[in-house]
Amino acid sequence: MSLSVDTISAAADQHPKPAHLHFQYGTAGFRTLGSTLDSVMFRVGILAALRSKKLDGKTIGVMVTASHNPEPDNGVKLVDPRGEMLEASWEVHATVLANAATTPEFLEALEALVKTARIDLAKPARVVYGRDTRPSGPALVAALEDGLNAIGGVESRNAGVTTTPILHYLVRATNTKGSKDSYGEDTSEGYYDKISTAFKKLVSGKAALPPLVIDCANGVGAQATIEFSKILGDKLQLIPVNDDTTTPGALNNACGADFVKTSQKLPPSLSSVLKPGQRACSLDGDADRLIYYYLDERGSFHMLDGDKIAALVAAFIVELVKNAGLEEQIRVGIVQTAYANGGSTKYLAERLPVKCVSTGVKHLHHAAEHYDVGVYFEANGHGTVLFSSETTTILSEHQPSTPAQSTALNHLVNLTQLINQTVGDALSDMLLVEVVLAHKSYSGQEWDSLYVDLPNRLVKVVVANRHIFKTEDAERRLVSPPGLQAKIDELVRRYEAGRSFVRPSGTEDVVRVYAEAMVKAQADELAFRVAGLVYDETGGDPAQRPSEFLRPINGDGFGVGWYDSTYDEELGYQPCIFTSVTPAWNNVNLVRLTEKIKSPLVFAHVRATTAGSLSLDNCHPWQFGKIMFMHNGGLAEFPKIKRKLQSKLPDELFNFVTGNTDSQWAFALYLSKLPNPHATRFKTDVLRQAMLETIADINSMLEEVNATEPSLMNFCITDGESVIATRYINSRHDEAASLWFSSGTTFSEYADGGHYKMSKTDKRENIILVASEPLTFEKADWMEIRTNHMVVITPKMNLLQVPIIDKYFVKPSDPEWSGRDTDFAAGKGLLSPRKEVNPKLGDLPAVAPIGVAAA
Ligand code: 16G
Ligand code: MG
Repeated sequence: MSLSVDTISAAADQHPKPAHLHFQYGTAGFRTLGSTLDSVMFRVGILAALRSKKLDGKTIGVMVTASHNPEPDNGVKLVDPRGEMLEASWEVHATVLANAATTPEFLEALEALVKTARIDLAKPARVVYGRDTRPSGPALVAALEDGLNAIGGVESRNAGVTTTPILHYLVRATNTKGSKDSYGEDTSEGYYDKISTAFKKLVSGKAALPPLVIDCANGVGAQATIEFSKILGDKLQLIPVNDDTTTPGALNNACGADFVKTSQKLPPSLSSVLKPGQRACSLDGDADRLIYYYLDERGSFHMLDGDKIAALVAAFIVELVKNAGLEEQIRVGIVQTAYANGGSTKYLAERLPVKCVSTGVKHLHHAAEHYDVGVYFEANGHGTVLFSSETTTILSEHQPSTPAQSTALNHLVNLTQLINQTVGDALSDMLLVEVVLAHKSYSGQEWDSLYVDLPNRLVKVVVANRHIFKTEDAERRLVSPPGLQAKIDELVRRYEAGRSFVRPSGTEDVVRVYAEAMVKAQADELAFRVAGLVYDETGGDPAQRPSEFLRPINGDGFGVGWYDSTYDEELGYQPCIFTSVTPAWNNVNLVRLTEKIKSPLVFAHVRATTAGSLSLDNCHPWQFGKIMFMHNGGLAEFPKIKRKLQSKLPDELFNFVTGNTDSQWAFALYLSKLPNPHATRFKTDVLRQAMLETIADINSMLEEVNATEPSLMNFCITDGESVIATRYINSRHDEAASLWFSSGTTFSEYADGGHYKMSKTDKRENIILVASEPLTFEKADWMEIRTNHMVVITPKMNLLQVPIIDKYFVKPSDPEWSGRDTDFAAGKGLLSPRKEVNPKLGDLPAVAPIGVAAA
């Protein structure tokens, strides 16, 4: 028998593939904008029929859904005969068929598939299909039916609007009907009946739990919730919210399991519904994910995600197995993905075998099949429990020797009926959770206290090509792009309990970054740093760089130097300096000191070692008499000029240097340019002149040794009254490390979590901040200091921007001028984002008094 080419061809012409679009059968089938999927649906209809023929007429499922995605998206996936995901080799066939450009090419691909997969076309074909509530669903189902009809002789059944797990159930129930493995009656009524009967048995005699609020994501889960609510009555009172499946745009919008999991917040629509102490759960758009949460007595939100569900359920099953006297025969194991919270992995691994696999239900499902009882859950709330057939046999044949064993055994048998073992099922899982809570008399809070979640953060990064990201070790490590993993490791080790991994999404054109750490702010910070790294390392466009992505960190120590706010004869003029080799954010003393010290002038520096070891001697700022100095940048090829530089110093300054960095030697050189470094008063001009001489001297030494790499010389010096800060590079073509300033009347925290801004309430300016990068997200706060300029702040707080005119100075009016290249400074991590440059900068005169302040 051969394909009815003419019929297929005529029908295929009605469903042309959009040119320029590529479709990929990914982790969750085909998934993209619903309006582009017509040809895909038609072809999937044909593919499903062929798959059924290949499997001797077994029923194949087709589910039209895009799950938790926004409403305009849609998708389709195939379900294999036992209710599991389509076999991987056929994912490839699906992709090939979907991408054939024309009808003839499609037919050619079909013929090839029939041949290579050795499909006997004379075999019968059976397909059951359903869809979620998306508006694009009916038209897509019509296209699917065209495909089924085109192949001819397919026995198909429309399950209508249904949840994904019900469709999986139907496939398995249909294929096992009348056999010894019968999974249940092959209708949705059969599904509701099987599960609710088991539920009622399991909670019989237990005190009824308080009502449960269910956020249905305005999707098909609402329908199933209402069904269960009718059947369960007062056994479990369900309160559906977000059950509106007709309002356009409502699906998954600010509600649903994915919203709760990613934003770690209560859906706004529940804020007036949920009372303190009450538990609730959210389903996703096709009801195969479940996230619980509760408000504590103080009204704070706490999430109970897939990991918490796994812990609850696994502990319960282990206990039942033990109580049934089957400990020796039934081994319970857990399967997780890299997204599982470190807290849960630790808790579970101390008790049970735990396996980590790649993201995607099929990976978890297959791994769970290796245990006698395999509990698998993704942190996102998708999961179920699988009982192997040997276990099912043991459960049915075991002779309990005590009434307690008999009760536990019955519970286990009923669990095998309650749980939808074909795939994660939000409603079946919800009832499972409720059973455990009823048995344990747990409130949400008690369940939550099984273990403490580590704070975590998920960030998306849009990259040019996500396919260059390749992972190993169950997605926990990157093997490509080369070198990136080492940089991530380097970042991670700076955070207490830090963990982070990067993987390309299988469902969206993005790369995902996950991070966790001991405290929330650090988990966020780590995630945004890794996101920044991923973005920069894979050629992200600087103009599009999201402002929350952070630059590489300076965690190799820090220092703060300050002058007293009032002069004290005994204490003298010199500043006090506090340095540490710990990262600044991990230093509790820094927090304590900053809360108690008041100073008119503070220098602060965070260090990322370029040269010199991690030691207190190498932490900036340094101090000599009244003078304080720090450096952001590096002297290129410093070893070549070190001896020469040292020989220029008087003994006192030569012996003053205790560290081994280019920066501290540059400070000694600067001091040697002062008429008297021990003075207690310096004119601003003297400090400024010494700075120019220092730079000139360094330049001439570097030229003598033919140094080729430019040196980044952002120096900052003060005597406690004047400040000189340079933004300088000895190059005519490259941009210097960045330098910014901000001035105003008050610098204050306007939102929790360290969100500061500068305000200018009147003409007076009390505060001037000079910083290597903007310290706030308020663009208006910051002005960029131009390359090869210096900022001079006088004791009266006049701020001048002065050009450093030498052979590296290029006027914008110079015919040679075409802007400076940012790659060099950016490559050193010393350039803050270009897009934050104030566009008005170009109008600034070369020497401009900016911000006149009252002293
Ligand atoms: C799909 C997967 C889900 C996974 C998610 C990851 C199935 C049925 N669903 O929704 O298990 O967690 O993709 O998405 O396999 P991502 O690759 O975009 O992070
Ligand atoms: Mg889903």
